[in-house]
Amino acid sequence: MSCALAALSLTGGAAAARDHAGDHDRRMGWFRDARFGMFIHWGLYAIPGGRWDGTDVPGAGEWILNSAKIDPAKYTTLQQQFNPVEFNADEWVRIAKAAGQRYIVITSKHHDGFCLWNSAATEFDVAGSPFKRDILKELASACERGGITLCFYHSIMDWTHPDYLPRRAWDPRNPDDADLDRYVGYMKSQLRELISGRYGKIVILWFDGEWEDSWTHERGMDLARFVRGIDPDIIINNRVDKGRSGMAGLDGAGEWAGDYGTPEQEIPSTGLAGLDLETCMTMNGTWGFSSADENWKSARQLVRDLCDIASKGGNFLLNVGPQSDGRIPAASIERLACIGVWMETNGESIYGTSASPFRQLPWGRCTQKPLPGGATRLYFHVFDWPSATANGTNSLSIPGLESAVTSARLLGATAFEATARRVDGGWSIAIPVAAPDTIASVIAVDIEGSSKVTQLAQEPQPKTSTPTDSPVSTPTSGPP
Ligand code: FHN
Repeated sequence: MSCALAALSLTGGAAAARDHAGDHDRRMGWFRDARFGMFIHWGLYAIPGGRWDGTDVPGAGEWILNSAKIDPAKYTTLQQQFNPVEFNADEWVRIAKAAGQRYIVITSKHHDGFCLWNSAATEFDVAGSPFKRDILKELASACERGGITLCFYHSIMDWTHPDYLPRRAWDPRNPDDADLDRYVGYMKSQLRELISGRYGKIVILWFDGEWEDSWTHERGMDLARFVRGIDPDIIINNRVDKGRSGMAGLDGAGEWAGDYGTPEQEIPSTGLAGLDLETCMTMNGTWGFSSADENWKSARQLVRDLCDIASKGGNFLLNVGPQSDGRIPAASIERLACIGVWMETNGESIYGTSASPFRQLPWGRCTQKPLPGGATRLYFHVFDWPSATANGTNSLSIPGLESAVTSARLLGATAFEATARRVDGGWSIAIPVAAPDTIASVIAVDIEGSSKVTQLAQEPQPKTSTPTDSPVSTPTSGPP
């Protein structure tokens, strides 16, 4: 179990509770229903696309300024090349909806400081580029038309702003001229622009870049209070403060600002009662567009990650890195379309569900949701379909389930009557010889009352998101 999980298991999710100002459970109701969102990393870094001075910078993507040690004064000239003439917000929303994604989190400003909206606080924004159009405004309108919830990612760390500290080691500007309090005032003025209504209701503020020593717990708590003072119902992730334990994304013991934990490129080994979390992952190795990064995960792996994360009671925030012309890469669109086909049939086993009552299952995952009258529906995501017996019958063993099963059915195969019978140590479900879905077949099992399970002995392990069906890659565009 990772240290963050150990800390939580000692103190319990509630003891690591964050500054749950306002009605936490009420505002998180939407979050727990949505379960699947699109992360969009887009900005000037899409122009170099992971290459600088004619050389590929492995894993650079949105970190190119840092990875290639670029003078910020040179990097900011990219603004005059920013002209994504193929950008179509309605097309982005169509792609997300078709995938079954319920919300979009887009980088309003990443670590490079470039702003994707027309900001009164700086010239280093889209209005100062050849493109001129307010990208966030167009996306907000498209989300409104398409019924997708809009959220903003906002980086605390800012490599180009004259007042942010610390400066990059190669930055020639004199750090004595910088004033971090002045920078925080700038950041607050921009956050006010973003969440005061001009872009409609922003449901999540997804902070990032909180790990540098200049950003303190006091500043994090102050920023969370500032944001809640503008919108008491906005959801704030745990990266506004200093509680996050690295890529595990979960808070250590203590009182931290933020509504939920943010594992990155990994999936916790188990669900954590009382703790909301959202795992974010790339589809290849980088968040921002990188022309050389063809290390794409399969749709099969991404669907199974979605099931795995939901079985831990979490949301899946799956990333796309649009190109400099404004188009989402074809490889991303293909995968999202495949996920959407699976979600068409099986989405009810993800949306509005909560963590599995099983610590682990040998052949797949499980989610659950309450039914009227106190019953419960369990959804079993079967990755490894059992082999049929010699006489052509087949069954799925559900070890440890003590609750009484009242019915069982296969999602997407209504003709099949999946009968259940109690066996020693659990239940056995009669299933078809062949798996209805080669990625993950879902069996919905209704039980009396709440789920009662005798746990298997073995501890499951956290999963990292290195593609299992293609060469291993470890994303490097993360904190040092
Ligand atoms: O440094 C960023 C990185 O570029 C990317 O935005 C990820 C996404 O969660 N967050 C940081 C690394 O943890």
